Amino acid sequence: MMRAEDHDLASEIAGIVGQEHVLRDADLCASYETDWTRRYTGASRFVVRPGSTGEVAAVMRACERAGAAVVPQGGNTGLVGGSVPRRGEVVLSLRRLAAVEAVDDAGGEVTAGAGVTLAVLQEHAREAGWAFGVDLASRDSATVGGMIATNAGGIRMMRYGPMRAQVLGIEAVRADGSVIRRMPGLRKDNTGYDLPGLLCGSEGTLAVVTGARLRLVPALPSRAVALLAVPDARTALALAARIRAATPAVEAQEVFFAEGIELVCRHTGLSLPFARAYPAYLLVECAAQTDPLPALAEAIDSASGVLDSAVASDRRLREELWQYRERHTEAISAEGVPHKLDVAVPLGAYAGFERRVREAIVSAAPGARPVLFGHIGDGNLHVNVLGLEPADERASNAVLRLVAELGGSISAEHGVGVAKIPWLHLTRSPEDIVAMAAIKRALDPRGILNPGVILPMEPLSARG
Ligand code: 2HG
Ligand code: ZN
Repeated sequence: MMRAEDHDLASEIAGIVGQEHVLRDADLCASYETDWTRRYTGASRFVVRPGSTGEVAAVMRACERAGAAVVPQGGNTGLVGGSVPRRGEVVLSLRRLAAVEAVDDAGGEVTAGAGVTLAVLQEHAREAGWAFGVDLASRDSATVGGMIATNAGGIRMMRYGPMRAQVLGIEAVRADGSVIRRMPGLRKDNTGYDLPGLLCGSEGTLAVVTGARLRLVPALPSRAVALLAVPDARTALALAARIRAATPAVEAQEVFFAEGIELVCRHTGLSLPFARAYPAYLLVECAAQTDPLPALAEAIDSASGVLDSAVASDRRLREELWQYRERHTEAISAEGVPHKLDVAVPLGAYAGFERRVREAIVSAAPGARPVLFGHIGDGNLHVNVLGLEPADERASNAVLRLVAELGGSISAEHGVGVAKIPWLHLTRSPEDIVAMAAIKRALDPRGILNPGVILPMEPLSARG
């Protein structure tokens, strides 16, 4: 039963976006209220789907006047509970802002709406002879706005940087409905605070991203992928470094382990890539103007520790090898609701961390099952833990404390969301947290944008 004030706000907003774009029916709202992990779920006040920046601004003005909290949402592929409602917030879906302009060939740039999916952006760039620098497994659902809000990293981060490195300009709506629009199409622009950079990774807490001017990268026609079986993470790390030193064409370096590939094969029907199972796997992709395979093959042949290998240049075969890595998330979810701990440690500590984190998990929560994989080239490991109740934080606590001890980050690329707030102080100082709270208050004084994400509801004090 909808409360009278909910009804008034919903009716006012229906007057802005049209009745059909305010969803109140539980069945229609359901997919906006649970994230990909299925661990984070909550009821919304209603879901609103504006169709233009002007409509987003009018919706924000109405919500701010009513003191109604808003959760901005893109493709809802987040993994830290930052894109779904928690306490009856309005869900503001940006997916209808899906216009993409013609590629600017002179600069290699494109302007895209927040709701454009990564797959559409990639195809659009490809048709114009360019490529986009960020790629990730959820490309069919993840949107430009969501990827900016979370500063998405993904599989090519080691070559092209995260989303922040692609954003040349931004359009965003503040809580009071005012529009920040800075899309100069300039590579150099040192005129004050870098607002696009600030909004990257702000997880919908500072403003609602409605569009962006994005840098494109040259399309590289020749590609090669190698899947290498190795005895352990230490060998994978040494091999990854050796390949990086041998060729500048490296675009991705990923790691996964026996437990992950076993789950992938069991849940997807794929067969193991080699005649037998191995403890660890390194997947490498190289891309260049000319065939990168000879340099990659030479680096592999001259390395020690490779137990088995498969290399592919042909597109279909390359995609087949990637499946073993990309289908981890889906296979883990098919097994249960995981706790997801996306962490980074210095490369020198990576192999030791991989071993110690498994021990830390099973000793903190006997019976818990770690499944590890990640972007080894970036020192990023996705520590997934199965077999725990949603509220059981014993493993999270042990893992994140170990990360902090090793000088790492408690969130490498997925963000803080609601999931990591209790541990933020492990790797951000009290002064950092107070500065972040001050920025939040300055841009959203009534605290209606994604409250309870990144920072706790009550900002911490430096002395507290
Ligand atoms: C990936 O690298 C994503 O595939 C998801 O960041 C990671 O499911 C995960 O833990
Ligand atoms: Zn990842």
